[in-house]
Amino acid sequence: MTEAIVYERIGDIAVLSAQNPPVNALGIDVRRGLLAGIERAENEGARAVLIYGEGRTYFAGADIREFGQPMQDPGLPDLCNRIEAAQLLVVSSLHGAALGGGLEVALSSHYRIAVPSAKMGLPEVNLGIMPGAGGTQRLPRIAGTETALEMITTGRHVAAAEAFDKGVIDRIAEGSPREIGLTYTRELLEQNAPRRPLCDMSAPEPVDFDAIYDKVLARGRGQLSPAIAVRAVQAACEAPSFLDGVRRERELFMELMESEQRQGLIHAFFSERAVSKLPELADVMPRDVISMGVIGGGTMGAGIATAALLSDLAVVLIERDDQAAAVARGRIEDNLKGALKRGKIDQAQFDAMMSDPLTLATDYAALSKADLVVEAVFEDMDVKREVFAALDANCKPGAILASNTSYLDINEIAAATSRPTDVIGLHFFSPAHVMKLLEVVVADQTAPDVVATGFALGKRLKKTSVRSGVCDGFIGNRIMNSYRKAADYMVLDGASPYQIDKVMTGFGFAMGPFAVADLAGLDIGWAARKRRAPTRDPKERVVCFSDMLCEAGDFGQKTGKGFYVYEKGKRGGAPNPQVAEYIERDQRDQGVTPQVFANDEVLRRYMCAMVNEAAKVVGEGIARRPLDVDMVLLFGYGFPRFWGGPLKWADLQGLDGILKDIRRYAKEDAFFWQPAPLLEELVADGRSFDDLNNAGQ
Ligand code: T1G
Repeated sequence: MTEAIVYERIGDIAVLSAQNPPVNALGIDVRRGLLAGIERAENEGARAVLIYGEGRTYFAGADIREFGQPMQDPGLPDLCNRIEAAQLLVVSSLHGAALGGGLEVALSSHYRIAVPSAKMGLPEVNLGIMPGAGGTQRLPRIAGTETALEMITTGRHVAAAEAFDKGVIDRIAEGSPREIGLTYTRELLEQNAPRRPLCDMSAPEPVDFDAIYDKVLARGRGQLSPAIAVRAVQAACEAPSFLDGVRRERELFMELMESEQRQGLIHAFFSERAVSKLPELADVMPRDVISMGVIGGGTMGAGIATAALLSDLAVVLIERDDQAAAVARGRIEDNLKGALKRGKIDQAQFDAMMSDPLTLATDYAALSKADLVVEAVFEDMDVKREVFAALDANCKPGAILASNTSYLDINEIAAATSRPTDVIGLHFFSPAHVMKLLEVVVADQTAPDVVATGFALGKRLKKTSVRSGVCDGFIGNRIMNSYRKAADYMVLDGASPYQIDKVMTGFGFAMGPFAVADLAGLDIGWAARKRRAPTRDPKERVVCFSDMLCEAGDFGQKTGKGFYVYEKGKRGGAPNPQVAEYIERDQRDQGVTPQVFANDEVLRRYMCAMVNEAAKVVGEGIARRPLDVDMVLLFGYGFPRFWGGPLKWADLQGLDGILKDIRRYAKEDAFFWQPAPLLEELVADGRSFDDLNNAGQ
């Protein structure tokens, strides 16, 4: 077995190279190897030690897989202190992503060099923790308090050039990390450069930590780690000594390490990677997609075309006539202008994308070379079947035909073609060139390589792709429909929509359900309710106050009035006083006596509805694993990432308590609160949703 850290002597220099793929995480073998290497170099009388990473990167941080397990010595903080105290020159040479504990090892070195493409940062807050190996103490000493606070509380990756400007690294040089490291170390030895332990530097300048703490806490919308990290940097400025500061950092780090938010964010980190890895696709080759077709240039079609162009795909967009095609082109241009403004592309890329790779046409014959076509026309089955019949007639053999439908049956759409094995659902979320979620909806006859192509396209478009089976609403909209109903029932029973919105933003959502409904357009839900009405189960409770709003022509932001009244140019809206009248009328018509809901009861009911429907979606095999549902809610519905997703939240609360509450609610409404069989099974067996995830890996 190769050593995690290889030791070499090159003249006066001891070279320690990390060989721990894929990202040289600082697992126990790496830590032991570094400690042994430093001690061996000192014992052998070397004058310097060079540390660098083989493979794609310098250390990308502590090994996240070790979290939650007993820490094995040497811990990273002690290792960093030992590296810094080495009585010889320690140089780190960075490439790839020097992150977290990786940058902390580099900061405990005496000099730092990097290749131009290197990135570095302290992203621990994104995992619910904070730098815990001296980063909050050393970074402010070398880069200043404000720079350190910004880097640590945002967790952003900093490019080498910026890091050099801020003094985080001493030099940038072209070449391999090994070569530039050796050259730089020799130069330092020739100059008799002094050791430069950052712990000896004077304490950094204090700033208004309370103000920064409050600002960071508010920005985190309930996530604690960035704000707690502010207090660790404060200790760097105010503690009597460096060691006292390191001790304070350790205390705060351990507090966060024990937190539920650390469990939620680590779950999100690994799930985001696992969700697109399906065992059954491991050996399946996706088909090549060079040219994409898009049918329909409305908001969704234009967004999908924009996402494709931003991923260097050629796009043929079909609209019904030249005028509609021109409007579609304008939408795409506006989307790309937005990307230009956000710095995602430069002017040259913008100009290029709006020329060669984009073709607007009105004749399906223009699709003859397309490898994959996404239909994004009106959500009507007859229209879709007509479009797919035309695609079947015009697209080349082997071309994949995808629908962006958000709830219609892909099997029925596939039946309109002679190639059902080439038909799949690719459900994008609006705006399609910004939202990361892609539901890959697999119909009964969809071929495995078509599924693999859906995931490959999702990766190409930088989406988080989740496999879904076919049902009304697939994974996300089906679950949303359920927790929206729970919210509507609470309003009918006496809670205010504004109370519910406030409770859910307090939980960590950017917007509550009623504000979201106003944003999306109340007419969309209205159309869905009318579509479902003929087949609605008579046992289902019906709520009418939203329909009353729509009947008055108030569809939310698009009409300036919905649950809230919106003033031009002002963010957010004020409660619409007519809503109370509609609710009272609905209560009178249905003979409901309103009751008071405590905020925690509102949260509990809302989340129990979400968890219950999610458990049904997993139990029916629509979603492969609980983590798949968590990723859908995180990337498509703004679920607070620090909870990890609704089913991770449920595990953290305890499934038995959740099932008990659902059974209690079922006494009021047995139809809506029918407990999910999977939830009952897990509680009976004493298992968690995470147990299912691990079994499904
Ligand atoms: N530990 C364990 N595994 C890791 C890992 C880590 N730190 N980073 C990545 N992996 C795995 C990942 O799960 C995937 O595995 C594979 O490596 C490739 O990753 C004391 C305590 C480095 C920018 O937060 O941001 O240090 O799916 O698919 O897109 O203060 O990985 O192949 O089985 O993401 O090229 C701080 C987290 C830790 C960095 C590369 N460090 N990693 O991105 O590849 S906390 C981080 C990343 C800490 C100290 C504290 C990215 C990347 P698999 P990937 P990528």
